[in-house]
Amino acid sequence: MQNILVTGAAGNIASRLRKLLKGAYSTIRWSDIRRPVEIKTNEDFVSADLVDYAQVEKIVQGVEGVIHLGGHSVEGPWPTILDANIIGSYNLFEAAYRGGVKRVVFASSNHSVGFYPRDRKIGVDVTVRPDSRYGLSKAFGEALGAFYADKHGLRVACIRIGNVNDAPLDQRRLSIWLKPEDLVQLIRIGLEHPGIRYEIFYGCSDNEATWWDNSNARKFGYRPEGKAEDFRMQALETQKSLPPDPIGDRYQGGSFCSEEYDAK
Ligand code: 15L
Repeated sequence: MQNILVTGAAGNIASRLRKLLKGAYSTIRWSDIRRPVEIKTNEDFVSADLVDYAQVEKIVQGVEGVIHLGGHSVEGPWPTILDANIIGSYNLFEAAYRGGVKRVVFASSNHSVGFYPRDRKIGVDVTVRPDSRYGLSKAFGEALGAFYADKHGLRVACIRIGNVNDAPLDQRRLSIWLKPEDLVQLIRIGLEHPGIRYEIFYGCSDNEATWWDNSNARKFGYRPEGKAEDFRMQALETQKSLPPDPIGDRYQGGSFCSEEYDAK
């Protein structure tokens, strides 16, 4: 893997990757709908709207591996999710396959399985339980990955990302925190490990309060260094200032579950 494309270049995760992936690959092309201000003129940036297949075809040209972070990264109205995440991800996988890309690392999310209760530990083989239209689109992206891997031999790793941050922000994030450097480990496994065909990993660090069995990632050599427990006191302190959320506090997806919730 030498030539990599990262979509969603303007997002929080990509801006961290710009530092953390330095030197890892010979060329990294960054793409987003418009150029982020912090991208330097000597960096390879190509703008593209993921909903436009012709534009997506251009950004995958000459690329061996894709880190697909692009799209809408939280809950949104259906037209937004449909364009950015459903059509956008379809275009990305289709153009990658047709353009001879070898591997795609898909940024899935914990919200594809957000409606599992917090007292249940889940592995990567559970049925998806999306907690939002956003989570639904991530489940779709995982399914796209499986389809292109099984039918066309693309190598795909889906990372069900918890929350990427310098430290866990609150009680829920004590379970799902992902230290940025650990995300890099997972991405590099997805792009480089010879044994990858289609895999799902949980994007979390070595958190004592985890809800996820991440043995599949460990099987591929993942050795997370972050420990949410080290930040326990500060996360619980912040939690005190948050209003109680009877539905959100019951499920892994938190407020994504309680938003618009009206099940009887
Ligand atoms: C996500 O998938 C979002 O992209 C991120 O902004 C956070 O909301 C995160 O989930 C989370 O669950 O904390």
